[in-house]
Order: sequence, then C-alpha cells, then structure tokens
Amino acid sequence: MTLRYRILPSERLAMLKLFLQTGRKLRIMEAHDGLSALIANTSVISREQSGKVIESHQFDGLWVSSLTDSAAKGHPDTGVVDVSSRLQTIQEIALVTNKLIIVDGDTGGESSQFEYFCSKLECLGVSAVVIEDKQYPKRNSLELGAIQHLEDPKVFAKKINRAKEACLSKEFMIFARIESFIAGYDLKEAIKRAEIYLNSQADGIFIHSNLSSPNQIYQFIDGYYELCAHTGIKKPLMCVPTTYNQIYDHELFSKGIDVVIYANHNLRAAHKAMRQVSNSILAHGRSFEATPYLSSVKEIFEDVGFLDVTAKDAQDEEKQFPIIILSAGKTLGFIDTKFKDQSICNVNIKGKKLIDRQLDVLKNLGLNDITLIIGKGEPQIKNKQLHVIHNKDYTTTKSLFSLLLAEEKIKQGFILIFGDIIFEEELLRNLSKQNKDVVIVVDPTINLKAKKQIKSSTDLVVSANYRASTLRKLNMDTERVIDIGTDIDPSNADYEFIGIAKFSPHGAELLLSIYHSLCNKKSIKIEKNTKNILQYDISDILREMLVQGCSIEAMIINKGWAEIHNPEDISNIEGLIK
Ligand code: SPV
Ligand code: MG
Repeated sequence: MTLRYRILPSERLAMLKLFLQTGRKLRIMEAHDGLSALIANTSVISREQSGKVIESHQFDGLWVSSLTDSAAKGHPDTGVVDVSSRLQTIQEIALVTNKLIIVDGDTGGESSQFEYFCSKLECLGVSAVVIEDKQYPKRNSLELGAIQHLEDPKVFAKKINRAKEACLSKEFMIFARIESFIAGYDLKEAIKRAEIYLNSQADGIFIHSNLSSPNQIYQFIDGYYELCAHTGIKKPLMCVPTTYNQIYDHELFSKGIDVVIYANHNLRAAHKAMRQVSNSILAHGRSFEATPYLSSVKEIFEDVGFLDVTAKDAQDEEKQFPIIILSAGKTLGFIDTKFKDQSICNVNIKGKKLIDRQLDVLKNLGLNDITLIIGKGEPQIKNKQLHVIHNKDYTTTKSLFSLLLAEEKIKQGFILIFGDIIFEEELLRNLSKQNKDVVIVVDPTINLKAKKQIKSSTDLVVSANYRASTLRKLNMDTERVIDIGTDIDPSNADYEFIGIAKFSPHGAELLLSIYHSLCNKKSIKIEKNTKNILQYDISDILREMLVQGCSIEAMIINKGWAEIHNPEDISNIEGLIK
C-alpha cells in the first residue's frame, strides 16, 4: 500500500453529501480491491495549451460493486460473498484512497442486517450505500435471462428508514435503487416506487436499466422530475450506464442525473488482459509477446508505494553505511619530510591532521561507523569510535588487499574513502542519496589539464554518456562508467576518480564475489598486464567488475575536494582554508 492517498473516515464520510449539496455532478469509478481503487483514485487526464493545463478530469469517487467484488473472488453476483468479506474489500479500498466511496449493498438483507451493515460502513467512512428493491437472494441485473423478484416497495422503504435511524451521522446517505425495468415492469411502476422512496428517509434514488438504449432512463428522468415538482421533494439521482454506454456522462448530467457510476470497468479491463496474457504465454511458450498487455513491474511498484519505501530505506541507510578509510598506501611524496614514517592520515594541514578533517565531516553527517586501515605509523587520534585495522603487509600489497581486511564490515554495503583526500560535506551528502549498486565520485577537470600534468597514478574514467551528451548537470547526476584505470590514455578519459565510492549491499556482494573468484585463480589478466590479486588497486577491481557485466555509475562533481600527495599539495590547500 502507498501512504500517499489517505483520509480520515469522518472527512471521507461527509464528501458525497457536501458535493451534491453544492450541485456538483459526479463521475464514480468501480474498484474491487486496493490496486483497482488506487488506479481509480489517481487516474487523471489533462489537456495542455502553451505548457498550461487548461482542462483536467479525474473521478470523484469509487463504487464498490457487488458484481466485481464477487467476480474478483471468482464468485457469481448472487449474494454469496458474505458481509465480512465485503467489509474486508471496502476497508482495503479505504486504506489506499482519499476519494468518496459508495457501496453497493445488494438488497441490504433483512432490516436488522441492513442496520448493522450501515453502522459498519459509517464507521469506515463510506459516504453512501445503495440497496436495490429486489427480494433476497438477488440476482445481478445485467443478465437478461435471470429471474428477478421485486420487494414490496413499502417494506423496502421501512428497511431504509430503520437503517437511517440507526446511523450516527447526518452525512451518511442511503440510496434506494429502483429495479422495475430490470424485472420487466414499466415506467408507471418505476415512478410509483420513486414516489414511495421520495417520501421515505432515503437520501437519493438510483434508477437502473439493462437496455442498450437510454430510453427507459430518459423517460424515468422526465417522470421523476415531474414527481419532484409535484411532491416538492427533490433527491439526487444516480445511474449506471453499463449497457447504454454510447451516451456521454455529460449528456446524462444535462438530462438531470447527478451521479454516473462506471460500475464494473476496472475488473473487466483486468479480466480481458489476464485472459490475453495467459493465452499468449501458452501460445508462444514465453511471455515476450504478452508485453503490450502488461504493466511493467516498476509501474506497479510506483503505484503501490514500493519506490517510496525504497527511497526512505535508502535515506535511513545513509546513516548506517560503514565508512572505510584506506590509508595504508606508501607516502612517496613525503619521503623527505618528517611524515616519511607516518601514515598519510597523520599529515598536518593548517594545524589539523588530515584524518581529523575527514572525521569532522563524517561526524557532521552523523556517520559514526568508521574503519581506518593504515600501514606504517600509528594514527594519533582520540576518537574512540574509530576502528583501526593495520595492514602489516602494506609494502607488498595494494588498496584492494587493505579494503578486504575489513571484509566483515563491508558485506552490507559501505562508503569507501581514500585516506589522502579532503572533501566537503555536500559531496558525501549527495553520494549518500545515491542508491545504485556502485557509484564512484568523479571530477571532469582533468579535461582542462595538459596531458603531461596528469599524474601516472591518477585513476582515469571513461563514461558512456559523456560522449553521447553535451548537457550535463553536476553533483547528483550520474553516468554509466565503461572503463576505469591508471593506464587509460588521458585523451580518451572523461573523468578522474577522486577516491570516494558507495557500494550498496548488492554492490558490495558483487565486489566480494568477484574478488573471491579472482582469488581462486593464480593471476589475473587485466588488459595488457598480468596482475596478482595482491597488487590490485580499487580501480583494478572496479574494472574487473565492469568486465564481468556489473554496472558502475559515476557521480560528477567539480569542486569540494582535494588530494594530498606531497607538501606542495598541502601548501596549496592551506592557502584555500580560512
Ligand atoms: C454492481 O456493479 O454490482 C451493480 C450494478 O449492482 S449492475 O451490475 O449493473 O447491477
Ligand atoms: Mg450489485
């Protein structure tokens, strides 16, 4: 269910009466379960002119039909679906919609049963119930061969009066449905019954016909309005143009009908599509040919609120994603400085260690599950929550080996951060919102640099979209990566991988399974080189994932980060930090 379309019972209950009092003409659509109700509730068509909506149409409410409620359960419409089951359907519909509901109450049963039924409908927020003046057990009105027995109209009116008196609210409405035409009687009988019901406590009249022409209905309307003028009582009029379906609802409205009900169309649509799809699959031995009759799974997910749930889950999970900081690399750029025997995370930038700068950003974002992987030196950090892992083999291994030392941590998804960069909150906030399997953060400014200015250790990235489009947005935009590595010719590269990436739980699972399958082989061929898995950098495993068909997205940024590879980088950064 989606949480988007909801309303409290008391508000919904009053809607029909309110609309009718203001003279609004209403179009009502059938629903037989939560999904059909959602579709009836949310369907809207609009006409635009010069980019402005000049006309828009949607249904005003929902009809819970006995025919379709029964048929959806595989039953005939003969009153065999019991009251509890009907109430269950009505509740299911009420829970996922916010439009008024009119319930088809069949004959209403005997008086006391009807009183109890109405009291329950009222509590559920149903606006109105319609009962037909046939004898129990009734038969559906559309089957011409069915034998129909009418109820004594005075007995029927009394049943309505009793239920009206049992109702708690003034807003709950009961409509008296005249079945004279259905049972083969003439206009005179129908008008005679209308007069009795006008003089009862019924709130409105429903006139039914199962002919393909609207003549019976039009004659009734004329007779009814004369009767109203004569008695001085006017109650709203409803009809169900299932058989006389060439008449537009606006024609019925202009004749004097107040509520037009499309009483079975969602179920008939589903029935036809289901039959076609089943036959097509049997005929072809696959489902491909049935595609035109099918909604996509995504469309269903959208309608029932699954996408809302996954978006909220992703937001919640942002906070729980473990952060892995890789800081075990060799600090070649600092060989002549006092940091030569230190992990890069300990270098000082304007009085503050690089790792402390990273931790500040993470803390501000509420990210507390942080693992730091270091090689040489001890991190001199007071943060007790920081989990530190030592890569004792840091001289003979590379970044993938370091990452895998935290294998237990990364299984449920993680955010990877290289230890030699500083970055702003905004960047990580945007990355956290991404929910694709693997998203790497990339920067396009390499394109502005001369080829020889690009360091040989830079992880270059080739994107599928870069070449296809000239219009790109920054920050939240992602593009599909087609290659990554330090060996890509800079003139073919679109971006630089900055050393921050997010792996969803599924992305992490893919990474681990590919890593383990690689471990089972002795050495692996990457392009021209043959590498031992111990010599894999993060970009090597990302490339291997691409080779194996995984999808990797690049999130593009062009500011908010810097890398620290040597004392010169530090002095550049210090110039920028206030
Ligand atoms: C229904 O939809 O169940 C109705 C209308 O009662 S009809 O089927 O036309 O009788
Ligand atoms: Mg019915």
